[in-house]
This record gives sequence, C-alpha cells and structure tokens, in this order.
Amino acid sequence: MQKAMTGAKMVVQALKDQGVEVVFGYPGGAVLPIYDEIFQQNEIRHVLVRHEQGAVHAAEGYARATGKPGVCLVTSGPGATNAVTGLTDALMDSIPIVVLTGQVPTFMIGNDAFQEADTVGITRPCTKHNWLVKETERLSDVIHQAFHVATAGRPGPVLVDIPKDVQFASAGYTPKQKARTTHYQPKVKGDLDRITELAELMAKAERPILYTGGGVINSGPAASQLLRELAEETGFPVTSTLMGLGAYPASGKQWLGMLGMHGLYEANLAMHGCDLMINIGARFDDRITGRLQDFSPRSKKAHIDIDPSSINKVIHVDIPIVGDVAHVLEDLLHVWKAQGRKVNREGLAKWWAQIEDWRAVDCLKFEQTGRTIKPQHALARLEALTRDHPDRYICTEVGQHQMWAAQYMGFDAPNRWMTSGGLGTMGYGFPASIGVQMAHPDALVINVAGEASWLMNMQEMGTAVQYRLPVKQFILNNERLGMVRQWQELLHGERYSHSWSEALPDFVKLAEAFGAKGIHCADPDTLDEAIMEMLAYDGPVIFDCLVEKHENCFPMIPSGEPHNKMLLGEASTLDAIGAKGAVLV
Ligand SMILES: Cc1cc2nc3c(=O)[nH]c(=O)nc-3n(C[C@H](O)[C@H](O)[C@H](O)COP(=O)(O)OP(=O)(O)OC[C@H]3O[C@@H](n4cnc5c(N)ncnc54)[C@H](O)[C@@H]3O)c2cc1C
Ligand SMILES: Cc1ncc(C[n+]2csc(CCOP(=O)(O)OP(=O)(O)O)c2C)c(N)n1
Repeated sequence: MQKAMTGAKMVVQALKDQGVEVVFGYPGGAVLPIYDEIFQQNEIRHVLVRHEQGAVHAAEGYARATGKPGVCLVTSGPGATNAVTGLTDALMDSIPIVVLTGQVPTFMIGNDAFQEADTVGITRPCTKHNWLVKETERLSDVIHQAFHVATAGRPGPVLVDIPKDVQFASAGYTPKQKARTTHYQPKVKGDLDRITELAELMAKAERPILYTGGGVINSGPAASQLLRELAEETGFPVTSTLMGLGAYPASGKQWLGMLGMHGLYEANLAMHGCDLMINIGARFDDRITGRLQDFSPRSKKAHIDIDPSSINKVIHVDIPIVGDVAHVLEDLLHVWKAQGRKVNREGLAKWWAQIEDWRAVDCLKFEQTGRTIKPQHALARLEALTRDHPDRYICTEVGQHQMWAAQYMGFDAPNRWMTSGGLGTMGYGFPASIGVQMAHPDALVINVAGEASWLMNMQEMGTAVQYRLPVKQFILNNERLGMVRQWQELLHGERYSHSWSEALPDFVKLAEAFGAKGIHCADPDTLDEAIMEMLAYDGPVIFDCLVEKHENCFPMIPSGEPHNKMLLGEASTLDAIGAKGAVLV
C-alpha cells in the first residue's frame, strides 16, 4: 500500500529518495506549499539565489563538478521564464538538471491567471523532456522519471511543472524503485563488429588522432581512465574540445591542447592532416569543423556517441558507434589486446615528428612587456600559483578570458572545468562557481571572468556572502566586450560599435558593499602578491585585474574558414607573422 501524502510533501520525499542534497531556488506564490515542506526538514539544503537564472547555472556547476544531477525549484510565470536561459545552456552542453516549477491551479490554467505562463510550451524546445503534472497521484512517479531521463543516455535538463492544487492535494507516494523508467533505456554497449573494424583501422593508421569531447566527461571517471589507457596503449596524439578538457591530462605527453576556433596550431593542423580521426564523445561543433567541406579532408572517421541523432548529423563518418564512451572504450581495448593488434610504429613516428614541428611554432607565446598586465600573463600566473592546489575547480564566463583560460590553464582530471560552451552564456560562470562550491565546500573554486559577463549575474554576490562560499571571482577587466571588440577589429573594419562600457563599477567597493573582499591589481609587479592575497582570504573575493584593453585572443580560425587558415599572435615563432597575426595557408 502506497503511503498517502500531499503533493508538496511528495516533492520533498522524492528528492530525498533521489539522494538530492542541495536545491537551488527562489520562492513565489505557486511553490509556497513546497517551500513549507522544505522548512520542516533538515536533510536537503536549499540555497536561496538572487535570480532564477542563477539557480539554474548553479545547478549546472554542481552537476558538472559532481557527476550528479543539479536541482532547482522556482515559481510560476517569471520564475519559470527566468530559468529558460539556463535550461537552454544545459541542453546545449548536455548537463543533467531537474527543474521544478510551480504553476497556477489546474482549474485556472488558460485563464490568464496571475503569474501564469505556458511553462511546458515555453520550455519544450529547451529541455530534453518536460511534464505538466495535473494529478497528485502521478507526481512522485513523474519526479523519479525526471531524474532518470535527465541522467540516462545523453544527459540534459528536464522540467516538471506542478500546479498549486496538485501540491495541496493528497495521494499515494510511488517510491523510486517502483517508478516507470523502462520506456527510456538508451543503448550503452557499442556494436562489436564496428569496434573491431575500428581496431583494424587503428592498426593501419599512419596519422591518427583522438578527438575527445564532453561525452567523455559525461560518461564518468571510468571513461577518462580508459581514454588514458587507450592513449598509452596506442601512442596516438590526443586533442579535446572546450567541453572535454581534463578527460586526458594536460600534463600528458600525448596532449596536443584544445582544438577549434581558438585551439592550438598543432591540434588544428593534426586534425586537418590526419588519416584516422576517432571522435570520442564530441559532436562536430562548428567551432571545431570550420568550413565543413574542408574539415579533415583526408581522414577516415569514427564517431563514438551515446546519442544516435548526433551521428552523421554534421559530418558523415565511416564508423559510427552508438554507445557510452566508457563501455565502448573498454570493448575497444579488449578487442585490441585480444587480437594482439599493434600500431604502425614507423608511420606514427613520422607523424609525431611532424607534430613536433608544428609545436615548435609555440602558438601561445606572448611577451609581458610594459606596465600593463597582459591577460595571458594574468592567467599564466594564476595557473602557476594554483596548479598544485590539491582540489581546484575553474569556472568561466564567456569571451576572450574564457578562451585564454582554456589555453593557459591545465586540467589533469575531469569535472574540474565548468564553462558554457554550446550556448556561450555570459553570466554563467559566477553562479556556476556557487554551485561547485556548494558541492565541494573546502575546495578552491575560481571563476575566471570578463567584467561584462560578470556583471550579468553579479547579484549572486549576495548568495555567496550569505552561504559563506569562498568563491574567487578573478575578473580580467579590459573595460571592453573583448571578444566582440576583437571580431570588430579583425572582421568589421575596426568599427567598434557598442563594444565598451563607459560606466563600470568600482569592483572593490562593490565587493565591500556586499560584505565580501575586493582586490584591485593593475601592476604586473604586484600581481603574484595580489593573487596570493586572494587565495589566502577565507571568503568570497572579487579580484579586479585591470588588463591590456586591446589584446586579441590567438590562434583564431575566422568563422567559416578551414583549419589551415589560422591567425596567430605576433610572438609565436612562425616567420610569416605580421603585427596582428598572419594567415597561414
Ligand atoms: C566564445 C566561444 C569560443 C569557442 N571556441 C571553441 C574552440 O576554439 N574550441 C572548442 O573546442 N570549442 C569552442 N567553443 C565551444 C563550442 O561552441 C562547443 O560547445 C564545443 O566545441 C562542443 O564540445 P563537444 O563536441 O565536446 O560537445 P558537447 O556539447 O560536450 O557534447 C557531447 C557529445 O557527446 C555525446 N555524449 C554525451 N554523453 C555521452 C556518453 N556518456 N557517451 C558517449 N557520448 C556521449 C553527446 O551526445 C554529444 O554529441 C567555444 C565557445 C565559445 C562560447
Ligand atoms: C548573454 C550573452 N549576450 C551576448 C553575448 C555575445 N558576447 C560574446 S563574448 C561577449 C563579450 C564578453 O565580454 P567580457 O565578459 O568582458 O569578456 P572578454 O571577452 O572581454 O574577455 C559578448 C557580448 C553572449 N555570449 N552572451
């Protein structure tokens, strides 16, 4: 016999059964019965954010840093619509989150009731799945299903919309074990014939590359471990998308660095010149492929992806393997070893020699000259001073600073790097850092930010102070919408249309107004000392690092160009480099 309880109590019970420890939320009339239940228990912690967008990004940060789903609770109408950007962000980056929204009572739906919005309609295109629950007896079953759908297969955001009368009414509770989840059981094992075909190609390949992505992180720590074994076993070079950083260690000897629009010279040219590309949990995003018809023109391509709809969506591949990265890599290694396969040593040695030539270009080289801090220098110093911290997490906002962080900071483990890749959401990083710090209270959590992005969700400083979350906001302040300014300089005839702000706050005073610590640094000579002061402070810090205003982020493949047409910075050692970078053909 199922235990009877109110819908509101069911919500809290279902969250407990799902092992939820933290909920990020903001109350309002349509969720008050649920908030009343939250008040009467101590197992689940509720974090009161300052804006619903912040709640969703915090849940995303929590999810990425733990591998567990993040949970949000928001009210109807504006509460739900404020969550839309976060939902879309999580959908694009395959982040598992469960968002619970209040709704007006069932009998008022469609009447333009106070704070009524068609939440399931609005969020249908930006969730993996969503539900409007009109009967209390279905509620607990649906919440359990929601957790299952968010986490199984390709992870993503789900939303459950709960009318207020459904929260008040009572019905029997369906425990987690009895919930209906059999209808969605994505395939995790890859086809063994395809895996065997891939092993054959790997043995013949002369110029192979492992192109890894966010799917390795999604698959869990075992997948990163198996990727390392595969790299070790084969000696193949490894590159990664922005979303996959840390799956293979940045300190590993086969690491080529990130590829794509702002990827490393050697990684992009290796993608362009390879004869076998093995895509492991990446989705051929346009920041990677550039001009499609010129993308990796001479390679055989294999693609391992848990989502069948991702395969052949952008790039036609020769060996499609639908399955979970960890399962497929385990089988691949097994087949490889059982068949006694060996790599083409001679071909591989020549390939590595070619890669070393490309590496010698030193595409990330910069010179810290003059009295202004270069953003690359600031991040290189932040990296040097925090690299050995035993428990470091880095979040970012969106823009040049995000790309420099990806280039100059190294990640040796998965789930340590939180960034908005697919949607590129300015305002993501600060609340994400709050989510990460909630999950790992003793860790060092740094959000590398641009001042413009950071201002988009600055209200969350109140959350950081209230919950004593010692998040470090490392703002590279160029007083510009830097990435926009860069495109205007390089692609729009240096017409700087609305790409700077003439009224920035004093970030030190802003920190103090919230009850946090503010640090300002504009001098390369005192930078290390200022960073150490930030690290030593046991509380939230806004670090305002005034940097060179007109620095460009290189390498850069202009949108729609092929990989071998790359702009490089002036300090890299290639002969053909001009003052603002040169086009390499
Ligand atoms: C300003 C800016 C600049 C950018 N520049 C670059 C750049 O230079 N380089 C770059 O790499 N990115 C860049 N990006 C990010 C880019 O837009 C994409 O977000 C990113 O390239 C996508 O990474 P991914 O292919 O790993 O895919 P993800 O979005 O992480 O998708 C993961 C893929 O793996 C699959 N998957 C998920 N779970 C599993 C599993 N368990 N097993 C198997 N498969 C699974 C999914 O179905 C999906 O196809 C930039 C973003 C911004 C905002
Ligand atoms: C919400 C949102 N609006 C607009 C953009 C377009 N955009 C991308 S980068 C950027 C500038 C970011 O400036 P800042 O945060 O200061 O970082 P910087 O590039 O200077 O490092 C803008 C406006 C975006 N990505 N997200």
